[in-house]
Amino acid sequence: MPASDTETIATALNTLKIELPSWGFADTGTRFGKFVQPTAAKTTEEKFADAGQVHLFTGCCPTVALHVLWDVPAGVTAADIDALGKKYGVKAGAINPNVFQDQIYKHGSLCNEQESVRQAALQHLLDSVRIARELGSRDLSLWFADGSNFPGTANIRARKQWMAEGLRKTHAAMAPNQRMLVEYKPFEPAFYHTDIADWGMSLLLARYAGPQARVLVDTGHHYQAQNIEQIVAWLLSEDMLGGFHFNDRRYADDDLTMGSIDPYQLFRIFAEIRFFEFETGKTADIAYMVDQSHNLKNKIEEMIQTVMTAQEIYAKAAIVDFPALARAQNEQRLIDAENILKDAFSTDVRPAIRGWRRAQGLAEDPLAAFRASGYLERVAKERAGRASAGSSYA
Ligand code: RM4
Ligand code: MN
Ligand code: MN
Repeated sequence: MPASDTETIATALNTLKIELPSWGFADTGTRFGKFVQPTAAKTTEEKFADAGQVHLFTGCCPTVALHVLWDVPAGVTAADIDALGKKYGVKAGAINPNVFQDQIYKHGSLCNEQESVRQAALQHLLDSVRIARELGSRDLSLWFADGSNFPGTANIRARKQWMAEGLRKTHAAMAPNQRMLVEYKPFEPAFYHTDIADWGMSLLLARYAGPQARVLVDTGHHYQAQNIEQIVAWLLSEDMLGGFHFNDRRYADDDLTMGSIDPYQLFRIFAEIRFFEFETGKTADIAYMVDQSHNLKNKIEEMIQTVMTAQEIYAKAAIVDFPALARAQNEQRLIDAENILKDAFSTDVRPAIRGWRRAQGLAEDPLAAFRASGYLERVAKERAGRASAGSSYA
């Protein structure tokens, strides 16, 4: 590999920060049940401890996304969370309100036909804005399970209006340095219509909400065959891409490990971002967050595997020869343009990444180093025999 590529990779990795989901360290399940792991985190403190391990060995995961209901329930204060952050070396990241689990949200939250439920959802969102502000978290990350299951049962236009109003009121409560990220998902848990089903709906709602709102792209929230990198390119060109939830999937919102099924898709997404940065000279202000929860792999090991994959694919995207790509595109040399992407994708960037880790004082192989640390054996003893916590996927 030319020295310039090694340097490009080091510079790219210096800036790549990946946020970990607190819920990725807890036992989660499928619709059919939960297989618990003796080492899975059961408390917010344990989630911080485990996330701290991932950061310790990878050096690039300084923040943890929190789910308000699961991690900051009534009685837990910002000071409590801050103390955990200091103790384990990772800070609170994006704040995720939860307006999908309570019984009152059976027919939706901000889009519920009943005013009292819309009001309760709004109040939770406003509380979440306050919590985010107290924690010094920039991003309020919104995902709504709102939707309906049978044709004719919901007033789709009225619900759109209620969603827009709720987001506008939430946006109005944010401090100037905060952001609102609006996530979309085509189906599940609702199977007829979902109130925010795709990126166009998120984009419109973010624009209604106000200038600090952006779209959040969860890679698992698309129909099969959808061109996600095109969505990324469009949102970048509109300055409306706020963040990612990374995971991989084969069928639906499978929440499998990032890059496990289709690493080339992840590469194409990163390549669009790097191409945008190359052409505009701007740095895309994107929150990279992991949102996955495989319930069979060890959670901490899976997160380390994920981060290593993200770094590897990002490094490949960083060494795309963008000047040559731009020329090939303009001159309509299709094979050359395509091969420029493929060359970067097939380059073995792992030696350069190992070198970067050495320079950072990190172990060359974070997974092996974590395994050798004895952490899992220790927590297996400490955490054995305790009841499973409530956090779960719907
Ligand atoms: C949803 C979505 C949200 C996540 C919940 C738990 O499918 O991806 O981002 O917070 O699951
Ligand atoms: Mn998500
Ligand atoms: Mn999801």
